[in-house]
Amino acid sequence: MENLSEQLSSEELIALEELYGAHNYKPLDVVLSRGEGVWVWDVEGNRYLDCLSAYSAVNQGHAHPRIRAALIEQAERLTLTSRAFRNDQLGLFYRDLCELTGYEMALPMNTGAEAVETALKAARKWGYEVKGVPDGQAEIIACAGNFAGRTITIISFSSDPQYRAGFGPFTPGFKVIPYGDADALEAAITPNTVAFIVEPIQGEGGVIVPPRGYLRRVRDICTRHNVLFIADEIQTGLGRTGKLFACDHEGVRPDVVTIGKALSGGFYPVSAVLSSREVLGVFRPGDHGSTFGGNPLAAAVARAALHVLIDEDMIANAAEMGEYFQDRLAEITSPHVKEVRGRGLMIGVELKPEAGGARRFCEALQEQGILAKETHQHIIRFAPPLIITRDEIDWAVERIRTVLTMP
Ligand code: IF1
Repeated sequence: MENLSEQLSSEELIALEELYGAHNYKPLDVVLSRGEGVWVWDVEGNRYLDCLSAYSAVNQGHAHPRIRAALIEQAERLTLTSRAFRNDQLGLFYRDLCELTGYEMALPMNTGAEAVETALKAARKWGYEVKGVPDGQAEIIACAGNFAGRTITIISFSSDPQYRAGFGPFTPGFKVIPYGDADALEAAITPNTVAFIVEPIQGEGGVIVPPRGYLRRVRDICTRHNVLFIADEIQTGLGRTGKLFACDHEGVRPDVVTIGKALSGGFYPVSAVLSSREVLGVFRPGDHGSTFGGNPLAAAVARAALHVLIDEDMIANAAEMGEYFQDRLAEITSPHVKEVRGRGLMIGVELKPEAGGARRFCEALQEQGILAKETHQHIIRFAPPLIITRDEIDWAVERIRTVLTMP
């Protein structure tokens, strides 16, 4: 067996990344080499509690044995056929996904951005063919503070200057309204509006939980105006907030849902769009696709990731441990903390502007053996795998207290 691994130090590996890699990220200088459950280890063997879960792609915990076994077993049989032919895993994946979520149909893709792009294309085509919007006039409404991916169309409705700078010209047909404001949604709708795309909780926007009842009003407004309610659950979905979907907290059922990240438990890029026959039925052979979309390896891994999520009751654990974690964080008396907020294990600790930014706190947390990521300068995100235990939270909170009470 060819030995591809080399025993380089963290420092040497960082130097390689800096030399050869585009600098489109500024990661913490921790070089990880192994993960198991909620723990990851760096090249030197130091252990960290992962409080990011790869932006909620590793909800099931690192290297989950059942998902790994499914990956290996399928990889030994068949990995990719393209959709020019059928494979023996895709139908099973569709069945399991639709039975679990209650949607009639799914369209499989790879990344979250591709699922969002697919949902936008479906909405436009549904608008022309079903709603009767004049061709080329479809309007889609999004919210300020959104994050739905990095493609040119998706950043066309981003409100973040950095995500847009230097990447124009942008895709037309989008309107941006304030998040959490249902009146603004109703006011923005025209006869040509085909969809409203919204995150039930804005992750990158800073773990922004909308006012209670907002999603209910969105559902009502979209129904009355025959506008597709698209929920982007790529980060909030699959148990992260203590429910299967974050929309479940308000008993709301979107017309279209995008999922990704934890759909594979972090083992493989798998995403999908869930909706009705009326909406996904607008796609005809040749309209849309992807080389890897719906491949047998992705399907087998995703099936295992979903079964594990349900069989091991991870969603209920996320609800219980999320409440516990938030309560323990809220008990910390810190001169720097403005607010602790979130749902389930999607938690944000907002710092006061005078605290000097969240990055230095994340670097101090790293020294304490906790990996967390700041968002929008002043917010520390805590999103550990959904399998975290009370003892592990206690272990973390003592160290978080040390950091949040530093000068
Ligand atoms: C980066 C942020 C999180 C997402 C939602 C779609 C996508 C994402 C709600 C696109 C992806 C990732 C992308 C990654 C960092 C991370 C992120 F900081 F960028 F915004 F999680 F908050 N919808 N989010 O959160 O999915 O195409 O990446 O599979 O681009 O830096 P993707």
